Amino acid sequence: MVAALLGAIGCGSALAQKEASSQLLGLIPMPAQVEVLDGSFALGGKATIAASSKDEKNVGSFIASILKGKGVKAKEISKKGATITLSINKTADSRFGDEGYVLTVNQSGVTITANAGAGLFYGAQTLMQLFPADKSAALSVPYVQIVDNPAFKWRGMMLDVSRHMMPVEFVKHYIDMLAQYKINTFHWHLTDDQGWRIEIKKYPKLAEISSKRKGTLVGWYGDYPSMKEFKFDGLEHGGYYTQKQIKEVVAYAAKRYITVVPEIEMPGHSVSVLAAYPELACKPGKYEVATYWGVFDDIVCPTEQTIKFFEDVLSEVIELFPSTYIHIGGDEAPKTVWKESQYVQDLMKREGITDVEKVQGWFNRRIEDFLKQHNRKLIGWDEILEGGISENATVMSWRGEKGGIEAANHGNDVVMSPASGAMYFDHAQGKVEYEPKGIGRREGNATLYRVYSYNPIPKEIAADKRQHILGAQANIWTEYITNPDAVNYVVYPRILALSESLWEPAEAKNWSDFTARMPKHFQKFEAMKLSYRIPEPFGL
Ligand code: TNX
Repeated sequence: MVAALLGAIGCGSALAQKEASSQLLGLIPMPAQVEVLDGSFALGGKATIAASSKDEKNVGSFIASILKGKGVKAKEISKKGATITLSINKTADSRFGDEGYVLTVNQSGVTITANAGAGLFYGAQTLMQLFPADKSAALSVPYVQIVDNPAFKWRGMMLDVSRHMMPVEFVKHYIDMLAQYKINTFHWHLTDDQGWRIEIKKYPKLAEISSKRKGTLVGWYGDYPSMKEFKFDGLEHGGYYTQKQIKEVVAYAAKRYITVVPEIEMPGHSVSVLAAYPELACKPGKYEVATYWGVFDDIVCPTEQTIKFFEDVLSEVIELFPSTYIHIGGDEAPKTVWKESQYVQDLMKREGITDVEKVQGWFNRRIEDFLKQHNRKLIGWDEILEGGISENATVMSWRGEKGGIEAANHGNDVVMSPASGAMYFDHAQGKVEYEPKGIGRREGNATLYRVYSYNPIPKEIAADKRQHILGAQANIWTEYITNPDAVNYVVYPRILALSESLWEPAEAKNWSDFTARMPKHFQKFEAMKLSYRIPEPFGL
């Protein structure tokens, strides 16, 4: 009983059938298998949801709240005869892992089956996308049989809240949208030179001093900084999340099966720490929270006192974030000051280190040991490779794919996030002269098409090392992205392309089919009044 339309356009192959079905439904990311059947199930004004375990109930109440917004009252009942049946069945199909699901809609109603809560939730997300975008339309769902699971385990998006603080409500909205597109990792860049944004009880000056800066660079400095063009707004910028707020965000994400990976930058991008605790510097002096962008020579000194400081900070961070991975930054840490420091010279002699770059590796291993004692894993930007890394460290490859390829071939896990591979959403998504000012515009634009084309597995990776590529991530650095609307402008519609690059295997992607599925999502963005960017004629 495959839909008449499919027969009419004469699609013989399974792939063509899948494309035609998915276009009909507008699903993003496209599920692994979609079959559209004749007929549709009307939810009417009332629905019943069968859910019994904790995860089933969580997903059930999520579906109920969405239905409520559409004028449908949903009630939880025992298993039999419900219009929507949610079922976690560990024996369902081991191929689907924790994130796969089967969604069936037929004359008896909707059934979602999965091995675990995450899969059930993704099934529910797919169901939401089957609802008509038009709010006034009757709530009916086409008969379908969808069998789905993701290509990659790490499907991430990062948000930098240091350069510009973003309100908790917006962070929750951001998480909501990640969930809708089956992104499972929210990397929260909480600290940097321009502001420390997480309350740490043991070091109150981080909130009092490190979270505030006097003025911000507003002048455009072209692609590379040149002091003479700098203009400052002279205003105080600041803000931080209390531990209570952090817990709230982490719990909010957990309900949506999203892991929040916190990033605490060390040893570089740490001037804001020195502004409050100058004793952690190699050179005593007065430091200020940075008011402009770039790479700063003033970084923390690799002393026992500094290590203790970060261990204390991480102890509180670990309490707040259940994530296995803790991101320690590690990028852009010039050794200018370390080279001149007697303390560092002595440390190198003592440890038998001949290259100052390797001191960062020594420092990282100390932090990694600490994380290991707490059953956590270290992840850092690809510069951590330069100091030498342990076999358990995970590398986030941002300076192209080189670091990621090297690390994976060496047996380390990798998350691909190359600035040059369109994974930097702060980069322009169209012709630079028509786009808001930003950083890295010479590196090539991060157009929708390039994001869609991104394949996290470069061909240089040996076949037996592919499993080390956990997935990929898009980053939003906020030097020039100063408020929620500006974030939304860089997120939408590129999140659609990212979602599919991470959920689907590269060989299954199809640009023209994807663009045919986009308009339904634009309708949703319109309804939400999101400041999304309308892409120019597709194919750029
Ligand atoms: C490089 S990516 C940085 C960030 C900037 C970004 C701007 C990385 C690990 N470091 O500090 O915000 O470029 O695109």
